[in-house]
Amino acid sequence: MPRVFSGVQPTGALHIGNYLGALRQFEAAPGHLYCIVDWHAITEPHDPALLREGTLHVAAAMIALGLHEGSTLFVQSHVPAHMELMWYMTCTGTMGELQRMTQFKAKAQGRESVSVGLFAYPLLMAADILLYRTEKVPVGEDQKQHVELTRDLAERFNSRYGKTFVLPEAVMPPAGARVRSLTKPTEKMSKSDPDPDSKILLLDSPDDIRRKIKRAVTDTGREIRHDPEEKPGISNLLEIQSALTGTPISRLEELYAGKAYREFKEEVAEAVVEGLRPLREKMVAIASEAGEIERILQEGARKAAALGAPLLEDVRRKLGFMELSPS
Ligand code: AQP
Repeated sequence: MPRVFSGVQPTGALHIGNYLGALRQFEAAPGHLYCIVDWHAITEPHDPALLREGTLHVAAAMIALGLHEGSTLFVQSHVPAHMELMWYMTCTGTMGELQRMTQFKAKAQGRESVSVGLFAYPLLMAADILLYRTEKVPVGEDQKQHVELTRDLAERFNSRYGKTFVLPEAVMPPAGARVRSLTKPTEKMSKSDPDPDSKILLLDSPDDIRRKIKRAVTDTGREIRHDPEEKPGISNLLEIQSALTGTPISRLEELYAGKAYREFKEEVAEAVVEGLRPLREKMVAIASEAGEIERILQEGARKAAALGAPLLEDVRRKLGFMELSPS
């Protein structure tokens, strides 16, 4: 069974993009590791109380999906090896490579100053993945470039110091890899978007979901057709509906031929309400059991630390560091 690793940042309430692009692809299986990447969540100034809350929220979603039964769930900052391996990646990657990262360019655009952490973030992500000899990384489309960089860094290190790292590969879902904002459908749906109407949260009530989809920006014209260039709003809703119902987009186009946007939106809203209902109900039930969530995460951290330790030893040895003998 291939080693699978993926991470989710505890930077705010999870949305349907996080679910369709990443969480829904996660499988509970031995050798699969799912990480709440809290070190990634401080690249911007943050509220410490919200970081803790966000960590429990992401853990609740993972547990609601049953991932704790079989795979390893843990918090990144509980396993210091990620940080040490990041330094080795920092000395392997180049400024030019990081400057080419689309996400960095988008987040830094128009700002006078950004943290070094925001710039270096893909190196920490590379360390997260490589530490566990990961083969498959289920992610949304926005993270594909970072996984490709991870491969490049692994190959460079292997060619300099001898075969050490496994080369990972991004795995994306056929539908829902890039869910767009409901209010700005040319942009990705984002946790950090301050506009609550831009995103459907996993914990939104059915009425909130219906209201947000009713107000979703659509395009002029009347045709319900998948055309991300000309009709980004309608295309986004078709993709969401297809991802949740399993109906191919071409079939949805046939079903809605000649129908009004209003009727289409009502049916998308019902698909979302029903598609998210079981997850939301489980998340709400689990959220009240903070003690149990913490127990699962502590146990996961111990397992992850043990799984990552041999690789880190190997890297240190390959790089020529002197060993510290046990006292
Ligand atoms: N809009 C999206 N469509 C499909 N997949 C998405 N993902 C994120 N947004 C979408 C995927 O969700 C996983 C976890 O994301 P993350 O927590 O690492 O954060 P992110 O990629 O930076 O996206 P967010 O949630 O929108 O946060 P901000 O606002 O900080 O940019 C990843 O696999 C991601 O691809």
